[in-house]
Amino acid sequence: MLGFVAMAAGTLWFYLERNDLKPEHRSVATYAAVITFIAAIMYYVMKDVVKFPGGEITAADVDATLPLRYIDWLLTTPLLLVEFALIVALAGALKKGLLTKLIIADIIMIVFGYLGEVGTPGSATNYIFFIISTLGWLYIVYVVFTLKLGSDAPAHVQRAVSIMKWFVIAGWAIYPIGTATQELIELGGGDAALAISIAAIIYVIADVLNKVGFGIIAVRAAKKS
Ligand code: RET
Repeated sequence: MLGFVAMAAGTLWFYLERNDLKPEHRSVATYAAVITFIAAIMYYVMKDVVKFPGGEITAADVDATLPLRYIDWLLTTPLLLVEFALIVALAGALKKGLLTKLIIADIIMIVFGYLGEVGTPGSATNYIFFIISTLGWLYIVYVVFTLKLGSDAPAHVQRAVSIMKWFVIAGWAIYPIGTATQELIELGGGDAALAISIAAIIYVIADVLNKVGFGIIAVRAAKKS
């Protein structure tokens, strides 16, 4: 429910801000709004899957939100990369092919992450899937980290790009940390309901930061431009 309200509010805000941007910058707010709109829908469905508001939330119910979360990520993470590329382009530093490489690595990261999650916990194939997923993610981190901006880019755009780089480097790292925390608690024989709930809470916080927070930085840079 918290995820739904935050994403719905974000969508409304990005939609309203769109009018304040120059026509050539409006797609920044459009992407931001579409991303939070997708997440709002998925969270709205998730709250029904865990039967909120209601009594006790079970591990099986939280587990059933997994495909919804991955549908969200499969659609929104490439769109977040496009939003990032739009601001990099404002700084005049978008090289040809950069976005395509990032999106391919991103889809590998999400698809193999999902395969790792739905397989047998602790099995060899699962580790291979998680390793492939992690390689995709490390590639994104490497490309974003080493991205250079020309010094003639406006100061507010340079600042926005460097903040957005850190969202992708540190903000996105929260997800594998969440998944690893859950796997480790489960492999250690800990309570499955607790493990999965901790991961779910970590994901909500990360999602609001990486979709709404990231969008605010992008839209503000577009507004100043
Ligand atoms: C998984 C599986 C384990 C290995 C790695 C993962 C990375 C997930 C990431 C997700 C990012 C999601 C975002 C959502 C929208 O706001 C799939 C958990 C590396 C980086 C940014």
